[in-house]
Amino acid sequence: MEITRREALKHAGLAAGAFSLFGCSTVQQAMAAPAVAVGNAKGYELPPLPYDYDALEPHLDERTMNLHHQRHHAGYVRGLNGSLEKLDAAARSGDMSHVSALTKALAFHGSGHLYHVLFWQSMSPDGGGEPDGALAEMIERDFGSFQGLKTLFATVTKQVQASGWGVLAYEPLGDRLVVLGPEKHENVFFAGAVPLLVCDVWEHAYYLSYQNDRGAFVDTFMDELANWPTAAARLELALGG
Ligand code: MN3
Repeated sequence: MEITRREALKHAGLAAGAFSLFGCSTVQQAMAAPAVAVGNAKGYELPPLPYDYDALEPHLDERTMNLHHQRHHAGYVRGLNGSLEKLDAAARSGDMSHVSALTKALAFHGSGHLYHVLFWQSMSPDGGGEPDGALAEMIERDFGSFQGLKTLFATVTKQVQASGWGVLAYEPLGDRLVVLGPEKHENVFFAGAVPLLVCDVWEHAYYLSYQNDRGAFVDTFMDELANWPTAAARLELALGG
């Protein structure tokens, strides 16, 4: 069934025209209200989830989602604002003694914040199934079939060393899709690629429900939770649609 962009956005819980590549209108509005004074820049705030904490049960439990959002994601937002505040102070004072560590902290917390915003959007109570439209065509072109992508994404994600992410991204230089397995938040990525669908495989994302079985969580993410309409809408925006 052909799904229009408007329908895709509606399905994703987003109003048409209120969607940007790195967040929804809620995020933009939140970013417009500084959480902390950071020079002349705007502070970052924790956006609300696009659904209730228990909306993804039985696949992800309410307590996991609550802790993940309120504690872990919130921590990255604090770290991001703190890093920027200190870098801003360094630039203004000329004291460069800690800027190397601060730029690493900025990359870690900033990437962590971005990925979590995308992770919440990458899941849906009505998730799973297969994409259609331009995303489906590009998947078939670049991976042979949806099954080819699914197996590649699941394998890469399950094999991320220690803590990290599974990411399906659009790479504009080669005009193609790529699957990547970033470690932590900021390492092992293709600069400039635009994440379309991301899966958090830090243990805090799944341990209460799946214990040490990361593979079962990744399979459930692909089969039951993956929000393909949002991934398709992000691809359309990345392509300038
Ligand atoms: Mn996480």
